[in-house]
Amino acid sequence: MGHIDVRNAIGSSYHDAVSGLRIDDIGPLDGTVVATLPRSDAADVARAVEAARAAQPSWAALSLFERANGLDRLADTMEAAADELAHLEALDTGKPWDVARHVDIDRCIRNFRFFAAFGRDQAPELFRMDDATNHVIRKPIGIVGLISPWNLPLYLLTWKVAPALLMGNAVIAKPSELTPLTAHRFSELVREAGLDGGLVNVLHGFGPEVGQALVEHPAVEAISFTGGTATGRIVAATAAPMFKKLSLELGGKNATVVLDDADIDAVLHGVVRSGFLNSGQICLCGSRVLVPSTMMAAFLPRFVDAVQRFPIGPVISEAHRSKVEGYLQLAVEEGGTVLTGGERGDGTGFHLSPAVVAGLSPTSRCATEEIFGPVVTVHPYSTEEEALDIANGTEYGLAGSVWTSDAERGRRFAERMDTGMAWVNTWLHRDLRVPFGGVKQSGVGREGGMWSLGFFSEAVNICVADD
Ligand code: TXE
Repeated sequence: MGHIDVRNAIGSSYHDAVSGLRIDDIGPLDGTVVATLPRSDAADVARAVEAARAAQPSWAALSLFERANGLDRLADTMEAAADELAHLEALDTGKPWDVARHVDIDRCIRNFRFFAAFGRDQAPELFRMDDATNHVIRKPIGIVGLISPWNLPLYLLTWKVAPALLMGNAVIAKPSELTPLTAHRFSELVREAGLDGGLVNVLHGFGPEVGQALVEHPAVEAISFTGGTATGRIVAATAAPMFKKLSLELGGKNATVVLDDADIDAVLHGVVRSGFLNSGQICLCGSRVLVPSTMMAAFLPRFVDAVQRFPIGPVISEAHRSKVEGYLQLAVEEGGTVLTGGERGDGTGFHLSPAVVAGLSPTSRCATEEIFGPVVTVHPYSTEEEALDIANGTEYGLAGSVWTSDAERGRRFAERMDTGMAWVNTWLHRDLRVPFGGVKQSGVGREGGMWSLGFFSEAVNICVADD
């Protein structure tokens, strides 16, 4: 099959990079070139800013209701193209088609439907005083930069685009250079839905080049970034001195805590799925499983067996597979035992079978650094206090899950975890109204529901004295 030639979506047209340079997009399933994409830089950012500047004012002049209708039209267009989007996402990421279709693409459509409805439900924000009324309004920021990673490419990009558009902004998106395909097709769907192309500009290329230039451009007044902590640090260092609004969704090293009253058979699938969905390449994945010492003998063999039977695809790239394999070697050096997995298999592509590591200290590098692949470390604990210390014992604080027969006990434990979010007896169960984000080195800020509307707007108060 011929490969796809991705081009930058700028205003109503598509362009190669000003540099004329291109990058190969390698498919994880078999290591072949599935597409080529522009290697953009600051010159392309300048073009996108002009297109965004031209489109934003008339979009901002529409009412919230009219913009919400635009989001619904886009959702309709995406729904009609859902299978095609799933095919492209599976091709670019290697994930099974049904995961791409029902985890990724369903959520992309839901992102637009949710924010359209949520926008319509917004009541006027009035604060009465005895002699005056405060009118809080939410003005658009103008042009916002959206930078997204390769693990849930369109799912995470649309999570940002929907509220940014609802609040009257124009966006310049920079998807990961490893997964350009669905962002490219999405840019076409935006135009097919009748929205002005200048509202959703999509630039492709390397992060340190076009991504950095996007963060640096003075007309881009807010940046919503999702990616690794190390990159988030660079983005923050660039944006902070320019006083740009910044939302950082970064890495995680999330704990999955099995309490001593859990029914192993009842929780097993949830614990395995949270560790290995998307080949463990979701920042919310539970990569550390904490089990009472008294239950370990009963738990571990059933856990390993269930992991061996959990279907996963390849990891995103040869380089990432080598990184994950490096951590498995380090695990052994740190005194751990690889109970299963870490096998490449005999096929082509960047496959790596799901791995379980036991016997590691909870403070070892493998148990505290983000691996972001199909690797879970298992740790025994004696008391709830010890479990909490282990769970909170990394520099990350994104998410976690607690598995128990007593939901109220689970909720109390979850409250004490130093994370931005936690699940009890479930995982990745998402109400889009709630805040999403991390603490410590997992990020700054929250998105979701009102938090997204707040981030993608400037709240302004008008105090009017009574006549
Ligand atoms: O991240 P990278 P990746 C995290 C996950 C993992 C990482 C994987 O934990 O650590 O993301 O994604 C662009 N200036 N999350 O490897 O390298 C780059 O081109 C501007 C957490 O892609 O950080 C890509 O588009 N941009 C998350 C994007 O940044 C730059 C959920 C991310 O790249 C840049 C998903 C620069 N200097 C993954 N350098 C969560 N918390 O929700 C790179 N980029």
